[in-house]
Amino acid sequence: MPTPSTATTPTPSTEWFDHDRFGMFIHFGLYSMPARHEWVMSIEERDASEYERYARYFDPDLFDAATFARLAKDAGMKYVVLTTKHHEGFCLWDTALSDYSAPRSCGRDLVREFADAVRADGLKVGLYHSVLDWHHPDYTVDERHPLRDCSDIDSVDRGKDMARYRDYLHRQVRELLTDYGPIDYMFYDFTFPGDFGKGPEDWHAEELLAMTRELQPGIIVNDRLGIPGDLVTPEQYQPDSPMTDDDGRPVRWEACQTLNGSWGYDRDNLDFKSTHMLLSMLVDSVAKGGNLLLNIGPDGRGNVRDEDTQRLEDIGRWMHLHQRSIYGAGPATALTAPAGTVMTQRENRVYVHFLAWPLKHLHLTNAGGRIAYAQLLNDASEVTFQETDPQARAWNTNVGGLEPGTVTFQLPVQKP
Ligand code: FUL
Repeated sequence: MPTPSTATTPTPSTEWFDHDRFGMFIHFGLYSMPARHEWVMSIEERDASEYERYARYFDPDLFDAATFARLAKDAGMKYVVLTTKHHEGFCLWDTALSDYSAPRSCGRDLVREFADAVRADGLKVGLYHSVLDWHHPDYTVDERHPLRDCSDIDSVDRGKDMARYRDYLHRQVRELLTDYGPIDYMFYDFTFPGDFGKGPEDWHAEELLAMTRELQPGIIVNDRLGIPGDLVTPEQYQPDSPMTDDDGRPVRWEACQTLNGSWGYDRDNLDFKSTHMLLSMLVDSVAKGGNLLLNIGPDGRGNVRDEDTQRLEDIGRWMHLHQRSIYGAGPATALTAPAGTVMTQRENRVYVHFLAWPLKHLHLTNAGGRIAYAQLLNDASEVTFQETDPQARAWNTNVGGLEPGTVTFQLPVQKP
């Protein structure tokens, strides 16, 4: 196995990531066929040889990478991350190391199609890769294996060899980062429901990270090798405040979120988040200095279900008018957000997002003398404002009692 040089540690170019704020996650694999969550193999304790039959029927005739790219772009997303191999072990690219792959099953290299289409649309290319592999014959299981409640663990584990699996993992990553570049973002993944005792030493995380940076200088790598990377990745929750490390220093972060609680296509789960909620999460992320990676799970044919498409299109309509509060923006340091609003800031402009409407007034405390001009973002229509007179407070009796230096804005009654 080729040994990466650990001396090579190029600085990642994180500028685009910090600016762009919004990306698309795509979970696609064999699990899209049973259509009941991407963990179906583990949840239902399916034996690898039995689960393999999905590969025989895999025919994603509607998988159209150009459609994904267009959907992402129209939604205002600037980067797209595809699952090259999820925990189930099925590879979407033309790997020389396994026959358990899309090219062997359906004659198509889906990672190639994806990377080409996304790049052609001017978007950044991200690859998700799981360091687990429930299909690989050498992936070691033990009593702490994530296949929950596996009854015959001892017999399953016999003859397995984690070192051989590790070699396979590293060589596959090398394929992806050599043959499909340039790759902008690597989203490694491992997850155990609890402490299963596996960790960075099992997959030689340091070595894998060094190889990643050597093969794709400037690539951004997440923290899910179990060692620090360029960002942290809160999953299916929004942090309370800008994220920091143990010493209180700000860290780059990206929340990854589903549309309906499942990453892979989940046919009978119609519990979708509203567009309003998704936009709130996007604005919330930017307001706390983070990114949002929003997932879609195409079905077994590769088609994006209507519920997903609808939400992306609605988000796109909002982004068309409001993207200035997202790209290049971050936490508002100049002013304090009043209740019911979320603020972002870009240079000396503050963007106030209202979570509900109608409102009649917006009061910004401690803003006296600091507002030069105000307008609605969607149509640039002027919003008039007036500073509370600390002596008289006479211009509008409704604002009696406001702190001196409060600026009151007159809002349109109709939701803009
Ligand atoms: C988790 C995985 O176990 C989920 O299936 C999903 O891929 C999510 C983004 O990461 O760790």
